[in-house]
Amino acid sequence: MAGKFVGAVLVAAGLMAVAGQVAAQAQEEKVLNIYNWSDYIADDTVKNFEKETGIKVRYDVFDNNEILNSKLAAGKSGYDIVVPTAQWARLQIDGKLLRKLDKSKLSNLKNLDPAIQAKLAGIDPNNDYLVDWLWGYTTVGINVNKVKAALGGMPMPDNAWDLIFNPKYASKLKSCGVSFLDSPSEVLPAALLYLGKPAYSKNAADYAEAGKLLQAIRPNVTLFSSSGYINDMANGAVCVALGWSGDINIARQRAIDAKNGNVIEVLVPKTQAALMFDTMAIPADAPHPNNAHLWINYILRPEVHASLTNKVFYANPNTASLKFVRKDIAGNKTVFLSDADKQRMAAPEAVPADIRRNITRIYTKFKTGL
Ligand code: N2P
Repeated sequence: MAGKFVGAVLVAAGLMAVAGQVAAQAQEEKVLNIYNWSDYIADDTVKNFEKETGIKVRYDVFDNNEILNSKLAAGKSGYDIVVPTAQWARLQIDGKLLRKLDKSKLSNLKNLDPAIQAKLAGIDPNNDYLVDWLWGYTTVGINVNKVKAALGGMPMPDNAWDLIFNPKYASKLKSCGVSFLDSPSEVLPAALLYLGKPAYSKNAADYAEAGKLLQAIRPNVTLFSSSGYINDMANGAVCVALGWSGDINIARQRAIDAKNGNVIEVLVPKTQAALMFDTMAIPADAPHPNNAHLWINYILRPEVHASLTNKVFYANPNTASLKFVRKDIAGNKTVFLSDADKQRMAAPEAVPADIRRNITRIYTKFKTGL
């Protein structure tokens, strides 16, 4: 008797929970809160989504993973869509900060390149939480004429990283402006790769060596920036930057549009550089998860994904979009890397908390010059 009663209560509770979910979905207010990187979207992406769905988008920007991660870790960010780089998303999945995707709502997943999905599955098994937004790599950008002039008679190095990590070059380039990304988790992997170490080393001794390298070149760094450096490159205030591939191509395009004579170039290192996959994810406590799925599925449309690449010069993971990508961009090997370049570059890997603390400590010492 008692058993039957408990059973009935459980069934009733289950039904109520399902009904509650359906109601919540039906009642989800027509709002979507997005937190994405700056300079990372086309002009009409939000507008078209709003027009089509009647959902009002609030769109905020950040320019490094550390900022996004602390917002998520603090909880109740209010965001429905965030765009962490894959290795950071792994930590956020482990910390239960992200919500599993409901793939039944993402019919356009079929457009994605299986090779990129497989690469991401190394971080997010079965692609349960993350969908790639765009991808690129961390590298060196130059103002061709200013760099040549500052180097005097010295020939360009064969290894692009020498320009920023070898004092022989960097001390000369200081006069025309040397910019570094303002993010521990971007600077340390680049320094490690220059030293021939793994980008995501778990070995404290490797970091000590990278710290020494950074101390030695600190006097030559004139700017720390993860977003403003795009305009500084475009207008000639900075002649060499440790930056992201697409951003440097945006600077190139802005200089062309301004007809200011600055020739900006993205260098593809012949040694290793870090690949970077920025992924759409839904925070565990997102207030509008249903709208978030609508957004992800919208971005995955071939024309929409292509329009992002056409605006910001980052490669997208959407095979079906390629026919909508501008010919000159689709054929640009600094945007869509050749297979050989892609193979050589370092794939993302999450690093444990003690190493992350070490990275932050070394970076802070570097930046403050103490
Ligand atoms: C966009 C920078 C995104 C690349 N401006 C860094 N993950």
